[in-house]
Amino acid sequence: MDIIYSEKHKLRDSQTELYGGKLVYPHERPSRLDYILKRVSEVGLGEISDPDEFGMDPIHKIHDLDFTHFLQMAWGDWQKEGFKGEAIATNWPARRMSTKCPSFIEGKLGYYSLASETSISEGTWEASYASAQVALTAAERVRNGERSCLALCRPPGHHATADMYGGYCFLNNAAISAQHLRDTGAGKVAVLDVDFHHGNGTQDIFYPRNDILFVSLHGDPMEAFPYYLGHADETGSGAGEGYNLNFPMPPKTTFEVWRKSLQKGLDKIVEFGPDALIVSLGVDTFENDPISFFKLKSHDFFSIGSDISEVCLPTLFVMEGGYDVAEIGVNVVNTLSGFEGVFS
Ligand code: SS9
Ligand code: ZN
Repeated sequence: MDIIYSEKHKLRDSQTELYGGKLVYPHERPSRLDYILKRVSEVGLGEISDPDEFGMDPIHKIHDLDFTHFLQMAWGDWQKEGFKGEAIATNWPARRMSTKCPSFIEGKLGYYSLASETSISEGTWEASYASAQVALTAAERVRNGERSCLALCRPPGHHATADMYGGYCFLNNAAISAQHLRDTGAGKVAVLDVDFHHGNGTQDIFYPRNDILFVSLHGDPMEAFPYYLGHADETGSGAGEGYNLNFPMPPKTTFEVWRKSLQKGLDKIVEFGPDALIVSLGVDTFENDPISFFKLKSHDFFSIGSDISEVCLPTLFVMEGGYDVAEIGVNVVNTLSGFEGVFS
């Protein structure tokens, strides 16, 4: 399987995540991709290429202009104020408050975010932009007839909405590539999100639409991030009614149970009949993931890949989460090996 990767992900190396009331070194860190690349070369998964340049246009098919402008300016604006740490949102337009965007950077941070764990630091925009180009390049490969391609995106994207960042995500790489496929000939696209966390950004972006089906398997938002979206009764709005499908699952869910949801999700995708499948590939469902609560084992990821391959669609894998850094490479490569029918 071809792999698209940019060194520019290293420009995203925030030093602080607000976690358990402390500022810790972020779970979403550059070494995640080092471990994936290491495993990719150990098993000879495929050839690695740099992304092509698609510019801002495909990004703006998904994200608002004022939001991407904010992302580009935020670190500089924050530094100009003389703040010593990284840019962290500390206040939000909560219930019954005004949704007018403030002019001061601290107000903007809350306006354009959905969570505070994600700090903005030097290079965050450059890495996020490159991550989107990686996804677009991989989408092009699939469009041009490759059976599958892996977009080694970092930072991840599935929590980012049209106008909010958070959950380690800034630009929604899966959504950008889904829209790109639509704009270049695909009539229908399905997005299957197997990350432990609900893909609230992707759901929100495509919620009113019937040309892009969104299916997500995740920790029940009653007990897991992003908390305020991802329930089973969220099925789409207007013409999009019936084109959003959530499978929230409780703590300690095993692969046996998780796989039944996957099968139902895949059945729905087959029924939908898309021209391409995008998999938001998070491996934080792993039993030892430090911030998640499912119980999947490393060998289970082979079966995830082979189950997905059975729907026989051109498939774009877009990297999302996975925070047991030492095992992330094995879990990602097992998924892709299973997809290719290689089990070892
Ligand atoms: C855990 C809070 C987690 C963000 C998680 C984002 C995962 C992205 N107590 N906050 S895949
Ligand atoms: Zn996740």
